[in-house]
Amino acid sequence: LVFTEKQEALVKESWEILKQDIPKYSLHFFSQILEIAPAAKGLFSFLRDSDEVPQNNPKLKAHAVKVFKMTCETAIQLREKGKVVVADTTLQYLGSIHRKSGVIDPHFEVVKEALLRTLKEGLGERYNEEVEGAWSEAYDHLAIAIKTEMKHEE
Ligand code: HEM
Ligand code: ISQ
Repeated sequence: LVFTEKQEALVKESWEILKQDIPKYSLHFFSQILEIAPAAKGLFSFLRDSDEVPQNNPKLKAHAVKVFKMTCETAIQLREKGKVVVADTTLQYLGSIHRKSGVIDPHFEVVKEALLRTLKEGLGERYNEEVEGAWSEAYDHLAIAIKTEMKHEE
């Protein structure tokens, strides 16, 4: 399976669009996670004590942006190297943070779906199967890397 230049370009271009309104899309991303899996709310420290999704939470925004950026970065690596190389320390850190928070493998499908819905919302008519495929592939590779790290820790 190869990740093409076209796919890399699609991922980069769509992130450029969503980047224009971080507050909106980070909130949308997060709301979609909770819509698909309401119970996931308890996993997030910045939410546990609030009744609704905080409108302008700096932590929520920063984390949501990181998920998008890391997926983007993964797309670039897949095209350049044909594999995912997240710095070892970053992967270890993400593995341990997610495991300690109580995240389990099926949650990764939830976050993927929420990410794709957010892209669809942001891109409107520019969203299509090709865009979806490129993001899906990049996300899946990144998710596998994090899940593998979560298991190594046990
Ligand atoms: C935290 C990325 C999947 C739940 C984080 C952080 C990042 C991140 C960058 C912030 C770490 C920090 O600096 O403290 C990602 C990426 C994912 C992914 C790239 C997939 C490719 C998931 C999934 C869940 C999840 C599937 C489950 C719903 C959480 C939780 C935290 C967290 C609960 C801790 C938030 C807090 O309480 O501060 N994630 N994540 N993540 N993530 Fe993810
Ligand atoms: C952390 N991990 C995965 C997805 C997220 C979305 C919003 C905020 C934080 C997140």
